[in-house]
Amino acid sequence: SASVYAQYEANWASLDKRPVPEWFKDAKFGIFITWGVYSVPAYAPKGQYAEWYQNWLENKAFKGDVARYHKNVFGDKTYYDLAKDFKAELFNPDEWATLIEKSGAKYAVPVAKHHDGFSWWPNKYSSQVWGFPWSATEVGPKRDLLGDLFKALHKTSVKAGVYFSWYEWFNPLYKSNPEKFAVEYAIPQAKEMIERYKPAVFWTDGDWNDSDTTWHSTEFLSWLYNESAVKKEIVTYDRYGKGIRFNHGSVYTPEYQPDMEFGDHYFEESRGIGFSYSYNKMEDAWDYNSPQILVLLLSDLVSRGGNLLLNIGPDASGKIPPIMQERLLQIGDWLKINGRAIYSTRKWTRTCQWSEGKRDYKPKRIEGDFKENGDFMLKITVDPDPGYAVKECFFTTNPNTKEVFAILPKWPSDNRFVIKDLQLKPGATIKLLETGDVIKWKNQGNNVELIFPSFNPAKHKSQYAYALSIL
Ligand code: FUL
Repeated sequence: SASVYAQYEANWASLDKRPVPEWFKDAKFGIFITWGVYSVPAYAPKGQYAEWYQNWLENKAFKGDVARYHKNVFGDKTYYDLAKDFKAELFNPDEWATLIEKSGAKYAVPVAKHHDGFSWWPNKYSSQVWGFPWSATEVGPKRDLLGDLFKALHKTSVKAGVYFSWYEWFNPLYKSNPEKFAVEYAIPQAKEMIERYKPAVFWTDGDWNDSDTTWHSTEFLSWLYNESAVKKEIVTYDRYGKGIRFNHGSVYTPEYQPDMEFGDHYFEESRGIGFSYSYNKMEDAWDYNSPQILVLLLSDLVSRGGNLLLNIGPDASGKIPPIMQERLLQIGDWLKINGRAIYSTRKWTRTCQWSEGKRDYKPKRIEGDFKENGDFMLKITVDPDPGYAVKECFFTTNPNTKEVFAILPKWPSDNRFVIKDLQLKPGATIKLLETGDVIKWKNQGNNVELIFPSFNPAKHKSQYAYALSIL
């Protein structure tokens, strides 16, 4: 039958031509939600992913640390037994949706099936193959977590997406025959879920052990783009088999890799606020990034033509840890004032302006590390050493309004800021987004010199970064 949409063939050359949906490029900021049975122990040595608990446990990783912890707390219970303690008794989808909307995020991506195979929604596949109840409607919450969250999100401006792991570490079918697992289990399970819930984002993962042929990736994507209920607006990624990531597929997925460059290929950096995606009780306040770092991370990514998918990890009851709530609200407060410099923008001719010095910019942060003997060590990276270059401002532009935005991480010290290699036409206007104040400017050689008003703490509420519009 005739279609208004382009038809995509089941090969990468054809699939790679599908444009990234514009809504996603406008959205810039999304929230990942990693929550499941692993949220019951919510435990990993600091610096590790807590959602990998089952794997750490089985593989006796970290010198048996996780296995030891498990034995102490849960005795002889298996990982599967913990599903009964994943009760989600305080899960309030409307509260989650409201918080996410207040963060300024435009999409949410709940991890509806991670590598342990536990699924958030009712489906026959899970328990059929596992041989015991292994979905949220059958055990634990006894509730369609995905459906309930989608309903709540649909009442807000936040689009509802979904994360789906292809592989399941210990699934007997996967272990015996990955291709049979893909064809008879994972793909039909994914298709049925997509047709029922119609997610705006389909975030795939767990692809890397097997080839794209084993996963039937190109056939799957051509179905998704040509036939599925979500063919028009669905956003997809690059995790579709060994060697595919960063080479083929739609949005590229750096993970705790904020410095990677992809030219004009669209990308989305994902990470937790701390070191883990799912909630890790081992993390302390200082392991969570500050709101300023998060705002600068977002600005940096957006200036380089990408999105940020920032993760939160609710606890087993369904409450979002207050420090995560607070970070989301802080980012939201900044975006409320400065969002015009972020949303619907595209890369400008330059992504940023460097100060003089050696280019090795790292935002101030605290990182964890393990010593040889397994002890944990904190590495604290302070402000860049003197003599090292910093990003003095990030640039973005709105192609519709033609505005150029400069986002400054700090108020210029002597109220004077120079944008290098820029000449403005007479009549050009520069405004501070947070107050609407007009900034005086003059062309000077190849540069533009900006004269800011003097800093008034009562008036200037942006705190984390100051955005200017240039038109
Ligand atoms: C990874 C997973 O293994 C992590 O647990 C996390 O879900 C991340 C987004 O993708 O590859």
